[in-house]
Amino acid sequence: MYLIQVQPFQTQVFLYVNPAPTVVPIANIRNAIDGNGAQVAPYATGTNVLIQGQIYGVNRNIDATVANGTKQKFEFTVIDNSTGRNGIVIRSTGTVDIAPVDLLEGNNITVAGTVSQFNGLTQITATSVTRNSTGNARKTPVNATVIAENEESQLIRLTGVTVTTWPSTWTGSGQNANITVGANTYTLRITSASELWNKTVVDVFGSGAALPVNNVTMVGLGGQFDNASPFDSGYQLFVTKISDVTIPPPIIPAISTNAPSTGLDFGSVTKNEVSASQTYKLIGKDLPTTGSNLNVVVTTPNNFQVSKNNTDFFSTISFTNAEINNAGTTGLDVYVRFAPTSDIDGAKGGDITHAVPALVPTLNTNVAVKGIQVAPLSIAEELASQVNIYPNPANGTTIKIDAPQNFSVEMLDITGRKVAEFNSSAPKLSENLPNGLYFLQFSNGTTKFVKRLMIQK
Ligand SMILES: [Ca+2]
Repeated sequence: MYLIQVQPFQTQVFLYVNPAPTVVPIANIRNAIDGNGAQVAPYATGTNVLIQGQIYGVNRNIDATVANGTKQKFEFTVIDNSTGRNGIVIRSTGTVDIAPVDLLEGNNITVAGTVSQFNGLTQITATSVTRNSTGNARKTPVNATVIAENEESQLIRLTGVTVTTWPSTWTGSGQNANITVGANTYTLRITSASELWNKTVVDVFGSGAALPVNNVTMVGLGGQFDNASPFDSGYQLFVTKISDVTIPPPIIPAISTNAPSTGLDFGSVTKNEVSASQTYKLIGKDLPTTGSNLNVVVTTPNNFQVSKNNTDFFSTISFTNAEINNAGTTGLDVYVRFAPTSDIDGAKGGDITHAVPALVPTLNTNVAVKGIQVAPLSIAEELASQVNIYPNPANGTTIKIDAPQNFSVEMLDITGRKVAEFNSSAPKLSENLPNGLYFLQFSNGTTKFVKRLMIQK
């Protein structure tokens, strides 16, 4: 009877001093931070905890002087499935008997230890590490635009990163590069077990890469190294795989037009006559976001010859200095005039295309221009052949027109706008006319014809 009373008592004492340990969600520990960045209750520095999660990245604290497979120090990130700040750093208390092979990314482990922080980096100083499983898949990285407390010990993806510096020496357990994301500059921490260790800029970013390397996408683990309270700066990124550093292919801007698919149809145009101008718009696509519009500056020549099958079939296309919008229907007006100046062998119209190599980026959609050249009026052609303008190109305000009779003359620019009017016996050019091609439309009241005049001052 005496023994029966003692047995339950002994069992009760055993349970009291050795309570079954409970796994704590990592986010609970990481959220226990006060305004100065220090750990507070119920997970203040020194609290014993048990966590379970998956290893991300590499051991950041490998001591190169210690051979693999023997005792090592360790520092790595573990992330669990809790909501919020669900990653934390696990650190050894010193050199312990855990071989690096047991600390591989993808291992699920259980860690017992005490909560602490090191330069603002919340961590668990481990007293034991148990491996539960291996080969677990990595979570999808969280897209981030900054690295701050929420990103600490999280797997994040940063886009639009500029790498401004790169380590020149590779000694110790890690080296730093500088990266900028938006207006913020951070440290890219490359530790000795990272694939980036002892690699050149070209090794990591590709052939031809040079500092600064722009528009880089990086996947890595947020970290912190801030040696002063309130521990709100010094955020870092740890990248461990070269495949986690990518540069998206450049988007090549394009210019399209809203010209009708059937082309610009000028109808019937007599040889040596000039049609009314038609217009279409150039519309930008995938243009640089800076400024949103592509500024098109037209250099010489301001005219583009249009020909059919390389025959001498002259027309002009005019561009104006302007901005091409990134989207929408507003854009740069292009003026097209149709002015055949020679017979086309057997041609009675057809599709005429042009390209615009002077624009950058190149207009990638040819625009069909359709027109029909009709038989010339013999009287007009005969009169036109007797009229000579010189000098042509004109280099000032003075020209002379030799003609068998007096004509009234309307001077049109390439957009069809009348810029002057005079008699052929007393031509005079304004000083304000820019260089380029003009059309002089002659008329004696019954017959009209057109002669071309270049101004080249
Ligand atoms: Ca922190």
